[in-house]
Amino acid sequence: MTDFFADIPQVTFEGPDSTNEFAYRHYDANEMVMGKRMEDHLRFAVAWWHSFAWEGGDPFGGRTFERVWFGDTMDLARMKADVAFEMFAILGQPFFCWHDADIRPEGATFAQSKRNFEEIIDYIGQKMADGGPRLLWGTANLFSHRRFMSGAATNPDPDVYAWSAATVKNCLDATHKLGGENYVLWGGREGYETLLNTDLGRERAQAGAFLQQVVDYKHKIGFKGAILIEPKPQEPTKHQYDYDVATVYGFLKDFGLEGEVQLNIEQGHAILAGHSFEHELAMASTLGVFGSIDMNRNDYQSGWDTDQFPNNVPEVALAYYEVLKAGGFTTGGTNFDAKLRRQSLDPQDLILAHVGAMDICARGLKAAAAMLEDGGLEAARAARYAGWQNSSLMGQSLDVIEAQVASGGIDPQPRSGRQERLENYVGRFV
Ligand code: XUL
Ligand code: CO
Repeated sequence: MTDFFADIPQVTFEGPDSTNEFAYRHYDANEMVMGKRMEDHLRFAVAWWHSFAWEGGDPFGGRTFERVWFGDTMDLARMKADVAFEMFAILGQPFFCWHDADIRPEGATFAQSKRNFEEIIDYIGQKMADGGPRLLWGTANLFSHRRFMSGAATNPDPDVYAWSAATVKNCLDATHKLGGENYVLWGGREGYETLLNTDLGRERAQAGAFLQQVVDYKHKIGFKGAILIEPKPQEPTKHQYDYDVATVYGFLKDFGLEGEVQLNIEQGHAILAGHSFEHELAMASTLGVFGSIDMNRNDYQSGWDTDQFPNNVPEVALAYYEVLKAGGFTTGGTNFDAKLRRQSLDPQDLILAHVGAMDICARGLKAAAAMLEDGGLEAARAARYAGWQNSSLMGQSLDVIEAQVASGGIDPQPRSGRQERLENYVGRFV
């Protein structure tokens, strides 16, 4: 037992009237929503990276957090895991996620890093066996170390490709060992800075071959979870090959992997790509590649990836509306890939950021379910497209269509899109 969260009570559901900061007002794990427990709908995960490994730096200053577990020894890595599981016990969320670099110190060699990683995976495995939360996904950090500065799978140097492939192999093994439900690939540096030094076609082909190797290895070891790609348009690289959902889908089709790989869609990344979160979710569900979400948002003014905890019910409600319409999560869940503001130093800040986020998501989910059950949006949509019922237009030749229009049989009559009325409708639920 560490004393990091000393005096912080376990957070339980107390209902909307509670004024206790350390209580859920809306997240009641056992409440039934559309025939399913709320916990099973939302499948919350805490991100090891931002909650326990991130130090509070920004481009103008370094570490602001002082955490006793910061450092490069195995003892400190174990302490970090202890603190993490203490937070999980306080929050009661069902899942967590990690990058390899979040949980183990980097060794002087690949073999040493591997030993550190395997030791800490076993340590985490023991803690999970004590009844702690489960692993939503594991992933490899193929972007922080300087060896990845020109990319991982898309690096001009085949030695970096090899290092990356070997790292993903070990991370997939570890995810499988811990019973993880998904494996994520966020290609932070799978992109480029300038075409002046870049063979774009070669890099894209490398990324395709790499992904095929990941999928093949997943099947080889019998990992039943989903492989998820997390799109992001830029940051850290200027041009990313995994720009947004539609781009990744095109990439998957190109390499014949659309049946093997799904997407982990992050709210902040959608905003960076110039989309709304619900657009990205609807696109993924339409294309049959919806997998999981990272529910952290960006600042709308600053235009960079600020990874803030969600705090906007209407936005979150529209996102869960798409999740519910897609049939809900199967292996996926709601990961908070979110970090505190760098001035939020206290252990209480870390707990309360998650409590608030979980409550916002619970409200969003309930609003989304109520809208779906009411059926108002679906009825309006069906009415808007009703003219297409029994229409054979899409299968006809242009000259046949032209003959119908020219004969005067077709005369378009514009109709209201009713946007404001529908916005008012949503406002009733949120
Ligand atoms: C980076 C990001 C990552 C991925 C996992 O913007 O979102 O944390 O979620 O590598
Ligand atoms: Co993310």
